[in-house]
Amino acid sequence: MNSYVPSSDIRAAFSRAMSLMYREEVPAYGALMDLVSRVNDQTLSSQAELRARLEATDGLDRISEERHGAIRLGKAEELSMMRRVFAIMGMFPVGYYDLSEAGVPVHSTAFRPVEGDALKQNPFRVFTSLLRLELISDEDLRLEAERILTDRKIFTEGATSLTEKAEKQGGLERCDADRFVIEVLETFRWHNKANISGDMYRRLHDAHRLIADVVSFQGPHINHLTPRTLDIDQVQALMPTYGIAPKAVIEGPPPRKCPILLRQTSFKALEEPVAFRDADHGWKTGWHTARFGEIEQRGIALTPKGRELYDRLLDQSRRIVRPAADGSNAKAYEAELSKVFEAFPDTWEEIRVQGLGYFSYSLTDKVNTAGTVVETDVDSLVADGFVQFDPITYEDFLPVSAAGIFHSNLGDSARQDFQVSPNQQRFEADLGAATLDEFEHYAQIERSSWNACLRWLKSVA
Ligand code: OOG
Ligand code: NI
Repeated sequence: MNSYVPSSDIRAAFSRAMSLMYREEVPAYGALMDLVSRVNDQTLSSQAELRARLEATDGLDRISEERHGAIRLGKAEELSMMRRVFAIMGMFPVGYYDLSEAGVPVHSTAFRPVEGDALKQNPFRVFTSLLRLELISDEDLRLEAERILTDRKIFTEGATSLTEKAEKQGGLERCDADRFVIEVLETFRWHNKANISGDMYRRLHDAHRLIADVVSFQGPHINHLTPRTLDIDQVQALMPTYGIAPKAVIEGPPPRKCPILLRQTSFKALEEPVAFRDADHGWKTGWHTARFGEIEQRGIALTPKGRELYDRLLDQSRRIVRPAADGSNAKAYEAELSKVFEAFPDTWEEIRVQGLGYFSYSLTDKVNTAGTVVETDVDSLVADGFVQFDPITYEDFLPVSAAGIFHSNLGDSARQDFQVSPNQQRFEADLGAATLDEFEHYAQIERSSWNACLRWLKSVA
């Protein structure tokens, strides 16, 4: 009998190792973690209802363990290898995000656990972008960047051979799994030496700051980690007292009684010293800005209809006030956003009845005492108190918010117009697999919760 380590355990160990490494590399992230856990504790002790709901659905334990990170890759073979590495940790590509529409020359997916149990054990996600050099108009520079990337290897030999071993055997034994975590972590490490000259860096940087971030280094350093907070407005407000400078506005929907999708904010990326190669094979000190810390608060997953309403309202408010990176119009933006979002229903019942969000259905105790239940349609079972519904948490990302996070760190000047050109087919060819459609996935969770209720009711009828 084999004794392979469950993929969720490898993922949890990896997430912990990454958090420790990042805390050491970016001390402000440690301060942010402390602030988040303090605010989470306070929120849970003052909001009994929220506490009860989290206990019943997400599991309270996962809150403080929860985080996502992000990396930016340079070429197709890096992306496909990353997919194989993440698969061993039980993380699979969900969603396709085109960021060219938001002026950033990448497209992305999120590797994450998919099944409910795996999410409960450890929901670690990595937002993974692939640079799109084809969107760079300067052809010389594009060829130059391609050439630089051709030679780079971002995985250690140990990571590669353990990945092959895991694929062949169908898992890793304990000591291999421990080694795997250590080896894979190397890919995410910061490099304070660039693999190019300061001149080349400047040319790449002038084309787009993100291109410089991807092409200049030996590996795709983790650029942020993001714990989950239960009260993002409070954390945002307290950041300065913890010595952290928050970005100007919180991305995503405004504060609401019934949280939807995802709200995010971050602290500004750090300016860090980096050594560039110079002409006489020596090193010359320069600077690079890439790494930051972020927080997120998650709400209900929306149906295509709900998402369409969300996108429309967000777009509408941004046409009136577009948030500036320097924070000069933050108050006006927040006020406008709240006003426009009054059009989005703010009770769970209304969100459910209008088909805007996904819910998990379950039977109440009443079914045990009420004798035979004859209804079979959702609305009357809910109305009569036989069935209850809990919002399904959104586990994915939002391209406009992602772009907002990119821009707050790159500066408004980094906003460029690229030809809007989603290319999911090309992305999936480079990835070597299809991405899971997140809407279908949430619909399926909802459906199976509902079917389980019906099965039980039929079995006692
Ligand atoms: C990715 C930004 C996307 C999020 O939370 O939306 C992201 C990046 O900056 O590389 O992490
Ligand atoms: Ni993020």
